[in-house]
Amino acid sequence: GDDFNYSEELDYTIIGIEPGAGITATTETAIDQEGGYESLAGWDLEQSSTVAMVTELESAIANEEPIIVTGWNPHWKFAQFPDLKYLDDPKGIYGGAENIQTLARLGFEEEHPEAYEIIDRFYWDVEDMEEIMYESNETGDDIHDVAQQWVEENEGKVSEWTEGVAEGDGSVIEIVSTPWDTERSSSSVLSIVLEEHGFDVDVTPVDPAIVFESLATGDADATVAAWLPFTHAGFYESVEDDIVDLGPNLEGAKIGLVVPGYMDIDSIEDLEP
Ligand code: PBE
Repeated sequence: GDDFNYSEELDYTIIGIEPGAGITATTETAIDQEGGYESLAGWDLEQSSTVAMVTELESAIANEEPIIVTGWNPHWKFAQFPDLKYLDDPKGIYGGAENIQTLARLGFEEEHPEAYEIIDRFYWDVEDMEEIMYESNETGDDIHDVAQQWVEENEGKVSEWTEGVAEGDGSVIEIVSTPWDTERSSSSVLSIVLEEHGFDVDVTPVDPAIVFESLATGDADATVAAWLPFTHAGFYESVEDDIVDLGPNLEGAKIGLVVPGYMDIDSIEDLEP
């Protein structure tokens, strides 16, 4: 290859995250030669964990070596390494603007109208979520503790979700979530707000497939962890008729292939098979 061919140096490997993540399935689609990128023919996605991906990214950047990772926003790594960039995705496999969406089980609204109302109103900005994730990453404080602090400092926003809603009767609300910092932040904030409003809340982090399945079977009441319309589209479509869609709780998320700014490529199509 020429000077810009990183493919050999990268051993034709994209550094991925957990096997159950939506972005893992999306990246397999990008590599697949039926509908994916010709430039990724013969490439592999190394699946491990988010922690392992971040460790490899940090060490590549420390050594100014090339690396391609599966990445997403919001994430603190974009604050820590401001020159990270998304590779252009001309086929639109990673989608465009992504939302994080709230879903509930059928019947939840009728059984717990107050909790449903708060969960339905829950909506915040990318900056709110980032504030919690950055603070936790910098200080090492647990996300749940930082979320507690955020709730205390953002009374105005929180009261928009709870104003006029009758106090809960102590019933247990089962929130199903995923293990990533984005969803640990949102699920923590929501559970703290619900608990302050008289509910007893369980938050269960699972793989995205299980989030959708447990809502469809009625084992869980609600989630604020669905990435749509792209990242979790496959899971969503399989249960669409058996869940209630309450719309976005955050707008302006994104997923894709991410590289350090010193790499001289801009597009997935710049790679070589
Ligand atoms: N993520 C973060 C998840 C959802 C939240 C983008 C890594 C995924 O399923 O891909």
